[in-house]
Amino acid sequence: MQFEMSGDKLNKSGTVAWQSPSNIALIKYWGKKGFQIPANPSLSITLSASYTETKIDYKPGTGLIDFYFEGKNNPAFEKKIQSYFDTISNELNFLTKLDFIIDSHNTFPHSAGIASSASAMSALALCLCSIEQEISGDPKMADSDFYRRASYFARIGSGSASRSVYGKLSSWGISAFIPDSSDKFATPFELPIHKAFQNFNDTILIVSKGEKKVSSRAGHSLMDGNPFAPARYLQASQNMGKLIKAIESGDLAAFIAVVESEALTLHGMMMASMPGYILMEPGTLQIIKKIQTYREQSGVNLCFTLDAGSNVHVLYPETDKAAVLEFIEQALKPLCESGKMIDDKMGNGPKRIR
Ligand code: 2P0
Repeated sequence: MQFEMSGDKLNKSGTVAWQSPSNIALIKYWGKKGFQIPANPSLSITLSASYTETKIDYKPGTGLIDFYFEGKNNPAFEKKIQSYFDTISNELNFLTKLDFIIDSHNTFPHSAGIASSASAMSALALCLCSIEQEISGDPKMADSDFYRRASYFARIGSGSASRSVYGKLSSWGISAFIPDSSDKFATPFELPIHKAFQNFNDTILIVSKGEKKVSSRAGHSLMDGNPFAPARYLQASQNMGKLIKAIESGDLAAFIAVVESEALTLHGMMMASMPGYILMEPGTLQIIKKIQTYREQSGVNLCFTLDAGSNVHVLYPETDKAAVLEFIEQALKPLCESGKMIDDKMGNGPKRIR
């Protein structure tokens, strides 16, 4: 595709749009060692039903941004995007030579307590990389390079977003167990995945729709003064090896042990911070205990994981779906706020829709 420069302006306009999913970490990213560099590697399941759709109309201009969220102009988000564009404009210099109308919405309710930065920032980064491709006249960039670049820019917006540009499983951060792993972008999980983990399910139980008690950014920085942080970073790196082995061999018991320990440790780190935060609600704890008791009594392979909040992700293989759904319906749904749950599963990653 051709573009013309007239003075300092880019005479190019167009529209791009991407749909990009949220993800749930199995090995948790919590703590940074420098600007958007993770203190330990993380690994996540890319979701399917929970995604953001973002459309960008661009035209010659000076870097003005008009941002609409769920159809309404949103000055607070607009300011955040402006500061994100300022951060990356030295690498994407078209950001100061075009004007942008950005339209974004989520498939999950904004107030449901679901982390939206992963899907939102990955969708935005993918749109920016598509614009770059359109105006540079180099639509032939290899797919792997394109997604790597999108992951790189997503990571600058929000660390967890770097992992959302790939389907199924994705990791971010240097790990001895993952070839080509990097702190600067995520990579798709290319090691063998046992059939027990194909089509893995995630039912998200909304325990509380409330605002987060502490932002992710503040939560990460609390790790800087946490006396347990060095041990935690080492544990995460070792857990990566254990989890990869479990995923390759189909060892669900080992998978469950690592995944639940990661979730509890994340919350333990927040409790052991100064000040300390309790991010679980009473309902979170009740759900966790019911899951563990049911697993012991039934032998069904389900487990829980948590984000930095009170909602519970219930993970289970496709073969146990009927039993787990029945258990959730009668034992766990009554503990959700207004009975709210999101039925999700491992997905195939982002899709360009325009
Ligand atoms: C994760 N979380 O690995 C961990 C587990 C929440 C709990 O990454 O500051 O929004 O934007 O890089 O990615 C949430 O933090 O933080 C997060 P920033 P992000 O998914």
